[in-house]
Amino acid sequence: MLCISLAGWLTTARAAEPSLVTPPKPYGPVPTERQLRWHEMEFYGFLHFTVNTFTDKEWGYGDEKEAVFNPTDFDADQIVKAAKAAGMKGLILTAKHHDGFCLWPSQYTEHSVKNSPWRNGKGDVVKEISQACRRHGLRFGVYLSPWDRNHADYARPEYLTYYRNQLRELLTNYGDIFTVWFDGANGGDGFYGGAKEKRNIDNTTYYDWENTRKIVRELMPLAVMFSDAGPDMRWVGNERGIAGDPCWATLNAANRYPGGTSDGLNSGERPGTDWIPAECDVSIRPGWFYHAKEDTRVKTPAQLLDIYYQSVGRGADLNLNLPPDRRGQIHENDIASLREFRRILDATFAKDLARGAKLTASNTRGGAKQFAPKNLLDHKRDTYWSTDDNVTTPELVLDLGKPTTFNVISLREYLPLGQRIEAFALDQWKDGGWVEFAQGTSIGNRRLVRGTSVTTEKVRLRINQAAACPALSEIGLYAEPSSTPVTEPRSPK
Ligand code: FUL
Ligand code: CA
Repeated sequence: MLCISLAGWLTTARAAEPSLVTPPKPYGPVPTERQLRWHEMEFYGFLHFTVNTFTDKEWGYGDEKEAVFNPTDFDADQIVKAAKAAGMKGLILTAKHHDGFCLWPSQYTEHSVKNSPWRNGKGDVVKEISQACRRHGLRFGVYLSPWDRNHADYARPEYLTYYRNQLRELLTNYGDIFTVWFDGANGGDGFYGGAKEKRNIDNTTYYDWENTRKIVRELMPLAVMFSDAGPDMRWVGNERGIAGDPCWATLNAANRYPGGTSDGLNSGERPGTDWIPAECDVSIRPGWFYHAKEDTRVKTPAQLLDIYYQSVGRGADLNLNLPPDRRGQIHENDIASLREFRRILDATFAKDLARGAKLTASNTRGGAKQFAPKNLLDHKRDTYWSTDDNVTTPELVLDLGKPTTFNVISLREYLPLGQRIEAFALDQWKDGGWVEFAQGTSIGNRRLVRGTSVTTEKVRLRINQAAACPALSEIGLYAEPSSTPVTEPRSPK
C-alpha cells in the first residue's frame, strides 16, 4: 500500500517537476565559455592592411620605409560599416604582419605608424578600428605576426620579450579583444635590422607558446586564441574557406603547434581529446592585401554563398578577409558583392518554414517537457530535444500541415554536451511513403544542408548514428530566393 502511494507521488511529482529527469551526461570534450561565445559569432572578418597595401606585395621584406604607409582617406567607420552590413559580428586587424610594421604607435619600436606621414605620425589604426567596432556593435580582435622580418633580434631570445611586450600593449590599451590570431608562417629570409639574411627558428620551441598564451589568458580571459593548433580554434587547413565534410569540432591537440602539420585540421579528429573547432579563413579577393589589379577578381555573391554553406554550414566559423585599399577604405566592388551575398542570406533565413510544424519524436528523454521536440523550433540554443540514454537512433517527424517548398535545412546540436551525432538522414513524405532526400554526418554548432528544392507536407529526420543519446537544439527549413545565383561549376573542394 505504502509502496503504491509512494510510487504515485513520484509520478505526479515527476510530471510537475520535470527537472527530476536528469540531463544527459556530456560526451567527450566540450567547449569552454569563451568557445561557446565564439561559436555564436559564426561569421566575422579579417582586415589585412599595412605597408603591403602601398608596395603592392603580399609579404613585405621588413625594410619598407615607414613613409610608404600613407592612406589618403582612411575611414574606420566606412570599413566597419561594410563589415556590419555583410552580417559580420567582429573584425580582426593585422596589427602587425610579417613585415613587422606596427599599425599602432608601439613604444617598443620605431617601425610603426608614428613615423609615417599618415595623420602626421599621430595616427593609430588599431585605436580607430577598435573604436569604430565598438560604435557599430562589432567585436574586435588582433593578428600579431610572430614572424617579424624587420626586427633585428628575430630568432634570438630577446625577440620573444619584444613580441610579448607588444601583445601586452594590444591587450591593455584597446578595450575588449575577442580573439588573438597567431599565424604559423615563417619563410626564413628578411631584413632583420639590416642583416638581410635567412633566419630559421624551431617552431616547436622558439615562441614558448605555453607562456605566451598565458599572457592572453591573464589579460583577456574570454578571448579565443587561433592557430593551426588552437588552443581555442584551429585553422581549417586551407585558405579557400572550406571546411571538411565531416568537420568535427574535436582534435587531438598533443604535439601540435602553430606552423605544424595540417593533417586532420580540415575534418577534425573523432572522438578527439580536445574541443578545438575550425575557423575558415579566406579572402574576398585572390590576395590577402589590396591590389588594384584584383579589383575585377572580387568573389561573386554566388562564390561567397558557397563558402558560407561550406564553412558556417559545416559547423565552423567563417573569417572573411576584406582588404582596405590605398584610401583606407573597402573598395566599392567588394561592397557590392557583399551586399548581394547578404541580401540573399537575409531573404533565405527571414522565414523559418518549420515554425508551427507539429513535431513527433520516437523518444523523448524521461517523457519530460524540458527535453521535448518543441525545443527544436524556439530558435534558442540553450533548449534542446533529447532522448533516453539508451536511445541513440531516434526519429523525428515534422508535420508542416500543407505542402511546403524549401531547399535549406538547418540543424544545431546543444554544444555544452559535446558533439554526439555522427550520421543523419532526411526524408520527405511523397506519394504515401518516405523518400530520403539528404544525408549528413557531423552537425556541431550548425549544419546547413543545401540542395535542390523539395516540396512536401512532412519531413522526417533520422539519427542513424550517435556516440550518445542526441541533444539537438534546432531544426529549421528555409527556401533560398528563386533568383539566387549559382556558381558554374560549383567551386572545387
Ligand atoms: C598566412 C600569412 O602568411 C598570410 O599573409 C595571411 O596573413 C594569412 C591569413 O595567413 O599564414
Ligand atoms: Ca532550441
